[in-house]
Amino acid sequence: MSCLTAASKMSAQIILEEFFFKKSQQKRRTSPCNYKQRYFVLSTEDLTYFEYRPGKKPILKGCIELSHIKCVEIVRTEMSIPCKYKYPFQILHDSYYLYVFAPDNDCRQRWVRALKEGTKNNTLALMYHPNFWVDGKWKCCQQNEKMARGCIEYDPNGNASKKPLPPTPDLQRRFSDPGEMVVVALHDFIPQGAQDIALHKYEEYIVTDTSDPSWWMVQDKNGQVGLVPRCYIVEKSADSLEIYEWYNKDVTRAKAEQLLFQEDREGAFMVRDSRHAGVYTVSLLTKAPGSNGENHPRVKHYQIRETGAEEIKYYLAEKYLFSTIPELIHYHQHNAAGLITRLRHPVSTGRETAPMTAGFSSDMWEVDPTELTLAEEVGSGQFGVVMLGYWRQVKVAVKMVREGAMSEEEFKEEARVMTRLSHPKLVQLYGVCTQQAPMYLLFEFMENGCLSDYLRSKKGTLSQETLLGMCLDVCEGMAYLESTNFIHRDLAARNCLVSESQVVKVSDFGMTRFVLDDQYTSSFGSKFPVKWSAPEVIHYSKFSSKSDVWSFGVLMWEVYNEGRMPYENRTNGEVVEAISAGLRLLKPRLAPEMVYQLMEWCWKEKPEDRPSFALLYHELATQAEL
Ligand code: 4IP
Repeated sequence: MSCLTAASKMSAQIILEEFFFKKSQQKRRTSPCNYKQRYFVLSTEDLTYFEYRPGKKPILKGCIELSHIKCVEIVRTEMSIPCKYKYPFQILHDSYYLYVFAPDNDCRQRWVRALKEGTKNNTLALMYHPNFWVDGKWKCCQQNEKMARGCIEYDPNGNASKKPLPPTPDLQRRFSDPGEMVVVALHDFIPQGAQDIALHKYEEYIVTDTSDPSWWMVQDKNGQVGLVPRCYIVEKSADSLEIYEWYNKDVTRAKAEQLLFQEDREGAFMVRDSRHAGVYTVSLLTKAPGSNGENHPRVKHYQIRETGAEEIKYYLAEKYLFSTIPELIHYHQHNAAGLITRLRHPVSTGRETAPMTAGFSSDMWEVDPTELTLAEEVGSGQFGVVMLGYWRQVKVAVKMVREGAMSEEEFKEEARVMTRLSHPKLVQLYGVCTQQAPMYLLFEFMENGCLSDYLRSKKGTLSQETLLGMCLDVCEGMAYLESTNFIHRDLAARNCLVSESQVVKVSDFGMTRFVLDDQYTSSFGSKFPVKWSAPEVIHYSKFSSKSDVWSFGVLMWEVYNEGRMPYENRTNGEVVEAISAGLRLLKPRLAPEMVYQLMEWCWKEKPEDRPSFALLYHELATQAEL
């Protein structure tokens, strides 16, 4: 293992951190083939990976100096992936191939982009292999020498994408090119801006540019090229579940139960993501009387389990093993085989309603006010009144910016970047109307209002699972912001919103930078959120993702105290004094010991001693599994 000296490491800056699976590099002939979960840290100097043990110091397992890397590219394959994370990318360094598996495509793109950026001045490979090396052969070109020259040109600036192809009617030939990424549309999309093209549900498209994470350039079967929303398409691969009607990506246990009860049919079922990344759960409704006399409809949840890591097989209640999840579901659609009833009626959500896009169109963040209808007032915020409105048919929250409340010019410059931030656990900024005064900001509409009010209104009724689920939602949204190096600066329960289906999303990220009120922006001001602020923010206005982590600890405290005000009987000055003296908020009655330990971890004096959001998410998800 070649690693940098401690001295040069001091100057290295961390760029990304994330849990992935990795395949052993099999450096020796006798090395075993295995897939292990590792915590990867990319810095400006190297890529390191650690074995992570909850509550203990991580063990360094490997370190690759960036200067040794010759190629970084996503792996394009139709093969089934034998570990929990299904989005592979490869790193060719020295004379080894490291295969890394990401939990989703956006995360994979982020890492490939960052690694390409960090290695762009290296002596790079000219050619690479787009597919895996398996069983003594390259899957792409059939060569049987591991170090054989690649079969496709390596494009170090290509952001894991390819240039548009000339239109040709020979679709079959083009789609069988192992270097192409083919996606399937999950929704129809009507072009809104000049650069967009239409999507037709279940049709295939070739991806030609992924440099904008929210709007991908694709080519349709007629050779037309244009931008489409990233969240409307899924990669076509053996492991992709998203094309199946029984699969629901972002559905919680509570929401699954609600949907299945609504369906009210024996054997209504869905497959959904478990809280634990890479794990799936089957939720199934039965009306059959239960063993202890219940004769009302019940929902049972079965985790899809996996056999050992070498060659993964999937199974449900009994040990009927299958190579893929679709095969397993197909079998149980015909055989109960240990389940309470067979899987009869797939229930899906979100297929009819298309997901939120990052902005209304790829090139429309400035919205035409004549297309906007305002309805009633729903609240007021830092910048002024908030109204419910409709842009064409889409329900939106319209923030009307009071004159003098915001530095509008700076905001307009940033708005474009902010509409591009897109994640299911972030409140989406769709666009702005800047042509008239007051200026309007158009956000995703969230039916259940802000988290702190929601917690107070539901006091005494929220289960442990729901409280932890809220923290997980926020943590997931924050891990995404952290991965894009975006700092929230004012994370608190009042700045998170609750959707119709009780999903909590992070809102108002980065907005304090545009507030024109000293009382709010100066740490001595009466409106400054001292109770949520890390010591380095209070003393030196030093904001970072790690100062967001401090605020997240306070937010967890708010959740487990059902919306209570932190340090309720202390003034801001007293809070600063108490924090400087090493005092911290006490354990909420409802918080399990492990959750409180995570809060305390967020409140470490030194920012570098606090966990990243990626780590916190992992810890919270582990809690949710217990
Ligand atoms: C090991 O298998 C681990 O997979 C190592 O990965 C891997 O090293 C070794 O490959 C492989 O033999 P066992 O744990 O079963 O011994 P990690 O260090 O992440 O645990 P790499 O180089 O892939 O990190 P060889 O080829 O280095 O032995």
